Amino acid sequence: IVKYDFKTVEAKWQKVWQDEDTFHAEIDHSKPKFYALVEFPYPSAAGLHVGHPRSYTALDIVARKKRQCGYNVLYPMGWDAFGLPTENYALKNHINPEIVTAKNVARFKSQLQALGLSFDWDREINTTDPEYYKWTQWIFLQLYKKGLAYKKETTVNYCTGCKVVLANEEVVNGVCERCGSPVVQKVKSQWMLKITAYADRLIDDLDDVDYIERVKTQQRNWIGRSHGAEINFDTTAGDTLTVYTTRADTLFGCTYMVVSPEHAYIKKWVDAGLIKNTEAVAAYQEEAARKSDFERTELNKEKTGVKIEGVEAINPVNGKQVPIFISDYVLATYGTGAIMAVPAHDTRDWEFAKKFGLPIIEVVKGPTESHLDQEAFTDVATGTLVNSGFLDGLSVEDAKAKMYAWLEENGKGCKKVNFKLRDWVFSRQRYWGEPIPMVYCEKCGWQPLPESELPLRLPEIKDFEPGENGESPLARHTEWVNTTCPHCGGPAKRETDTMPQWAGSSWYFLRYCDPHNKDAIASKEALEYWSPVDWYNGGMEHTTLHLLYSRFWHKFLYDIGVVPTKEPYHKRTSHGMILGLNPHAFENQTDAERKRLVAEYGSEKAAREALVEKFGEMAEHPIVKMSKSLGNVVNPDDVVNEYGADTLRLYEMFIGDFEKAAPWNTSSIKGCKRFLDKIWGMSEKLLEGDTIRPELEAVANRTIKKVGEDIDALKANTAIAQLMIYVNSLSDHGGANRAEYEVLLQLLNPFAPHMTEELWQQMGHTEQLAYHPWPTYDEAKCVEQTIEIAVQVNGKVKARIQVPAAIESADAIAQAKAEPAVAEAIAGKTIAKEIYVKGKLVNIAVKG
Ligand code: ANZ
Ligand code: ZN
Repeated sequence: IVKYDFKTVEAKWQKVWQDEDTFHAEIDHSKPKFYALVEFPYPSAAGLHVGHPRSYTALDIVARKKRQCGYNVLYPMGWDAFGLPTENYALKNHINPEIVTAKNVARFKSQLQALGLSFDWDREINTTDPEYYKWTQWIFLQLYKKGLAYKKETTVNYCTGCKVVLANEEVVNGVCERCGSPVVQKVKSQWMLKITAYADRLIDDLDDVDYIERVKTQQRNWIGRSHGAEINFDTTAGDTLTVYTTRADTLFGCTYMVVSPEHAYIKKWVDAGLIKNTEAVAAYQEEAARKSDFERTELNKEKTGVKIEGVEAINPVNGKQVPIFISDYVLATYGTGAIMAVPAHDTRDWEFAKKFGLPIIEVVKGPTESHLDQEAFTDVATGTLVNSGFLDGLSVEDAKAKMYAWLEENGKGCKKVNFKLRDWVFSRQRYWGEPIPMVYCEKCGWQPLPESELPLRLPEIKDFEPGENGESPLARHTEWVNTTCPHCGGPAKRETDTMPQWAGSSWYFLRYCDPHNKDAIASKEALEYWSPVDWYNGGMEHTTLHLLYSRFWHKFLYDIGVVPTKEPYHKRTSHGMILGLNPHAFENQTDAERKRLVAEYGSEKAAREALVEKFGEMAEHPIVKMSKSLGNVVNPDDVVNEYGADTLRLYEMFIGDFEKAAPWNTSSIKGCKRFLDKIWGMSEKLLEGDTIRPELEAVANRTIKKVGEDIDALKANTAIAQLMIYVNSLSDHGGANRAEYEVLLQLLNPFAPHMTEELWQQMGHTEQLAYHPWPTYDEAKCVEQTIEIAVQVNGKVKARIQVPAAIESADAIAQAKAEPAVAEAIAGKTIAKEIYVKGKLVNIAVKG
């Protein structure tokens, strides 16, 4: 047997695909199109991670099968290359980010090419290429012209480590997501994009796309549409304090009010001399300013606040006067920045009321006794209104409706929809991003750069360290900053902030349709033909940012007539992460080591505790994120070198259910390798025959059916399992003949394209499998063929039974004995002999 030399074979086919441009896609109206997309990588200095190929291989399998099914497939790849990690790496190593990017891209590309992915490399794009970001800037200008890009003074999250303003999403638990430094609040004038103008459509249009449900749910929650009311409370200061509530039904239960520490009324009341405890109020405001929104709204946090002495509010529904507090659990940026507090039915209000000894009035009663001294009653489904005048006896839903009507009739409020979604902070004070094409003129204000001046290139500078105080490094380069006003021709200054990393990825899938176009994002023809993306796979971590941002841009481009579809992606799936085994966990020790530990410490429990003592709490978790410090990072290059790309591909798909996280397990890779070696070995002893043998017809048809359906459902793991069943059936029947083997190669090709192309060629085919029609199956033949056999007892036929054609002897005998007539004939007798004559009969000899 010639051993399978994967190195030579894989290199050979990768070269063929490159030389022949096998996977190049062109518009072809004679075929249905299929646009498969995976999230393009950020080319980091660390190189490819074994997590990347999971997504790329899964859609590669889909793309390959689609080509074989007659589709014109676009499967592109590119680089999302602007952004902080490269910039930080460049700063640390004193290399220009452009050079770092080029190096990282080259490495990523060669790593990807070694995996045999069927990308159309002619369409490769790079977000840092001026020919690309020219169009990112162009889209920004269109947004600006439509009033969707605006400058605003906002308090922003400022990372004390990266010295850069962060989006809310980049702040995790009050620290910078990237560097872990504390984040503080700072006032800054920023470019903002009005994504909130699309909030309703971003939710409603989810009904028209085929995204996995948890993606839809996360997007809906992130946008956070809530239906409620604004209610106006007159105050003793003679003005009106408006609150936002989703529980207008509880208005009779309001016992106090809270305004956020930033609320504009505080200064107004202080200035009017109405507040008696101004010092306490000012001190509290200062303290709150130092905290992030996350810290402020965290549940279970000890509530703090100060009562405003001197102004009270009047409940519009019953005329009762209630105190007003300032507290940081009310955010300035949501609703009206003020609330009516109903401690009986809201947990935060309840905690606050307990701490400050405020009254708790029950207005909604559940079916059982409430314990308002212990907790708030928040169930809206089973509650009935009490102590609420004209609302008494109503359900929560009905009470809300009645209260809305009352508020509107009496001019005390109105229904209101609110969103959690905030406008998108689009300014970064860093170097490695797209320059924002805006110019500031003292006379004319902000002016957009004429489109003819795009791309506005990033100047090549050496000192790209962030400026003190969060200024962009570009601000130091007056030769670049100073320009003329596009409107009046007078002296003016360029914007020195750059765009966030999410900009380039918000429209890249459009550029793939026509990546070299000099006059437009892409030609109308290309967009008409390829849009929308038919299937997009990416990580769950991109559900709320990238996926939402790109849907927003796409909808905008649709509104201005640039793209032909309302939604960019028809279908969205998401892969689970690939995790590593924790070498310190008890579970991951060898049997011998576990025994030794138990002996040393006296019990398994004590042994586990000792590991935690030694390696920290992480040792409790057998499966963890791969990390350098645990030494469990797997480099795909190593796997490809040792086992080959086809084995890596197979393993990545076989590792578990695609949408679930799965731990990397080097020993199972070997099983995948053996499977491929076995198939390679079969080619050397093919049996006679050019048609599938009758006894294999059922399994062959079933395999064709299942592999096809599983690929379409992104269940590559069960497809591979079925291929294994097929291969075992072939082995059970002495090997494969030519027809049986060819079916195997065709079905295996999307998973292991190199080896199967090689074997296909060895069988005398001159055309590649890549475009060979996908095999078809006969539904009728999928069902196991049955035959009729006779059952004899002592030579006399007692029954005729139906059994599967390929039934094993023991099963045939068991089924025969279960037949009533046979069972009766042998009851109470001793069986001397029983045999199955294949395909004919079962004979049972009995005594006594
Ligand atoms: C009275 C009330 C009674 C409330 C009750 C809840 C339960 P969502 O669903 O998130 O929109 N709220 C309003 N503005 C706020 C702000 N700026 N900061 C903190 N909390 C704020 O939640 C709306 C509810 O959150 C509102 O309804 C308000 O409390 C609070 F039994 O009003 B509710
Ligand atoms: Zn001007």
